[in-house]
Amino acid sequence: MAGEPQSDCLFCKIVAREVPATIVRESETTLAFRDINPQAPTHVLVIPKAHYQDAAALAAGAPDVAVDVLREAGQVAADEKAEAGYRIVFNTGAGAGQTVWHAHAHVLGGRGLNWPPG
Ligand code: D5M
Repeated sequence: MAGEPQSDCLFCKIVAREVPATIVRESETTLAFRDINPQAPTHVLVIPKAHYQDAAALAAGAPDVAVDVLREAGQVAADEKAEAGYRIVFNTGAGAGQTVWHAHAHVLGGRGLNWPPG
């Protein structure tokens, strides 16, 4: 069920501390940790603690938590001093490169970021 922990979900396991991660921020509803395969000097994932498969499902099922994720993403950028500019990305669907089916915001910064993205 949407919002409930999934036993086969990697990010639910990180929330439960069953899988280690380098956690940089935590709130009542969110967790932020460093991406295991960083694409920029700052590359942090901000996730809802509750399980939703992607950003759209999160926004539909728990809009307040979707806002929490965005607020925490901004706080990560501030903590990381990415004041020159940063990007918040929600890959949604396999065609866009989503590989983990638990909503997550990538926060990327610390280098120039081209547009359009690949
Ligand atoms: O992004 C999924 C991201 O999750 C991808 O950038 C790698 C990252 N990842 C995968 N496993 C881990 C662990 N164990 N810790 C930290 N980061 C991880 P997507 O948008 O779904 O492609």
